[in-house]
Amino acid sequence: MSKKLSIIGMPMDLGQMRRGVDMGPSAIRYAGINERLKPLFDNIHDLGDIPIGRPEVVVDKESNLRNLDLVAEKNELLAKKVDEAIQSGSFPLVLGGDHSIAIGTLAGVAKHYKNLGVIWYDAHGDLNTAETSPSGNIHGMPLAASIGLGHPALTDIGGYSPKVKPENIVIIGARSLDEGERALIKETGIKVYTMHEIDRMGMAKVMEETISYFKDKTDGVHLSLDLDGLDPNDAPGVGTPVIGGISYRESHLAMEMLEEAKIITSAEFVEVNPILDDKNKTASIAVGLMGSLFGEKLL
Ligand code: 6HN
Ligand code: MN
Ligand code: MN
Ligand code: MN
Repeated sequence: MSKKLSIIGMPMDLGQMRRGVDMGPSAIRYAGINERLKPLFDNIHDLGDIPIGRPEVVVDKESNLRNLDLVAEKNELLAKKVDEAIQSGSFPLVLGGDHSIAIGTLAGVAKHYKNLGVIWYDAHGDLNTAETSPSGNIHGMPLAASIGLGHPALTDIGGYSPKVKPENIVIIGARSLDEGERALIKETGIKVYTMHEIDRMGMAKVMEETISYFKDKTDGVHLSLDLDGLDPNDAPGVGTPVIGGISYRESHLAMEMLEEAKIITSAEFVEVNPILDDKNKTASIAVGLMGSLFGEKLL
């Protein structure tokens, strides 16, 4: 079977309040994604960007779900594109955009799998709902929405819910969890490797465990990689940086181990904000990590 990649840009910044993350897909393309991935695929199809057309001022009907209607509407478009890419036999790679886009990505992906696994590589849990969110920002809610919790406009994207079972989720890199998120993790049994476990066990062991956790019970695994999972010294171009994160090297190792295990069936790289970045460093790191994820070798 030929190896095909579909790149989908999602220049969404409506899930949070810092401008600039809408330029993430451009920054990642500028960092050379096509040239870098070309040797690793038989065919790369860049499908361009989902039109977002962000209005300057959005009037909110519900204060704790900022831009709800637009976030939902744009995620429907993304879900459809992702679904079509998979139907055409392509690996879907989505470029963010803030993390609210995972709602659309997962809506497009999950209908193709009975038991989708999800790796959530992030400083945050993104498990809030309007009731628990300290900010009202939907980029802090996509994982909750994907297990069926939250506003129906978010949980029902793609016309079905839930997308993922809590026991099929592994969060890696967590170091900033809100109170409601911690309670939900305990209640649902979502597996979490916080920075504590990464420090203690090392990334190699964390990935070995994650891979064997998924091996028998999932028929596909989606990688949702928030660049703020990395340490802000390595990846400064993100809207919600948290000190004490995963290193650049550990992240490469994680991608290389996922590639060796051949378990990843879709991916997204989110929260790249070139306005907050240092000479497009974060977008370049994203592209380098994609290289490792798709089989680039050092030797
Ligand atoms: N992200 N937990 C905070 C909130 O506002 O809900 C931060 C969320 C960050 C979301 O980085 O994708
Ligand atoms: Mn996130
Ligand atoms: Mn995050
Ligand atoms: Mn590498």
